[in-house]
Amino acid sequence: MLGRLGRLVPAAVRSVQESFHTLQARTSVMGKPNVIFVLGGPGAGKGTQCARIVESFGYVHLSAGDLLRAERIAPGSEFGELIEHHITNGTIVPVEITCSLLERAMTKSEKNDFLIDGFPRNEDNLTGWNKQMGEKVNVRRVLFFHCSQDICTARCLARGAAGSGRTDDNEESLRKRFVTYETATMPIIRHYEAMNLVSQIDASRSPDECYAEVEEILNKL
Ligand code: UP5
Ligand code: MG
Repeated sequence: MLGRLGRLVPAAVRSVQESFHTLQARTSVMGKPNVIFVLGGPGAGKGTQCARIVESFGYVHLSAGDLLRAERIAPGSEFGELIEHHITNGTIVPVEITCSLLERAMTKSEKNDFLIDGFPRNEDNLTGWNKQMGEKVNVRRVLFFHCSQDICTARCLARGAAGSGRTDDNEESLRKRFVTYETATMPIIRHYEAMNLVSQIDASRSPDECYAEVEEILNKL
């Protein structure tokens, strides 16, 4: 796996560098993009709440997981196998790939306010993001959807049973996803908490109740 990764990463780095000038050019016209990170456990409701934020606040929703799933099946993608391996095992794709996909999506967008859902989720993600994007965007807030493992697992299993087609909506992958979440993503949330950037939302409630709190938070920004 590592040997293969060694061959793959330089291509992703090249891709980041190629779009870099474009993002700079775009920024000189539109100003620095605003970013809100959306974090929380698997099934906490990140995607559900982002869809509602888009409707009312006009942010562009970029789900790192969705971008990776699309790249996994993109014709000719050299990353498909690697991404699938990480998703099924609940581990984290190298930041060069994810950051490149996020940057490309931001560059293509005509808007300037972005919800980045499910990223950064480990130290590698945080370091890579800060290096490539830190000076080029304003991170305005981190929405942290907090929910117990039991509730999150039940939601993802129900989604899988209803035919989500996601290769990680099964008990074994979910156990691994939660280990990664607790050990790798929680420290990133704590890091942003120390910077006073985190708004924690009790995500065990109904979507409407969660969204009412989200609205309050965003209205204050
Ligand atoms: N639902 C939602 N809200 C509800 C509520 N309040 N009450 C009751 N039900 C609710 O919701 C999940 C399900 O719950 C849905 O059926 C929904 O209707 C219901 P959703 O909004 O999809 O939750 P979300 O938090 O988005 O769950 P998701 O499964 O997408 O979270 P993950 O963080 O696990 O998934 P993601 O797609 O971000 O990542 C998948 C994998 O990709 C990772 O494990 C990793 O391997 C890889 N990845 C990376 O390597 N790097 C990245 O940067 C990102 C991902
Ligand atoms: Mg999601």
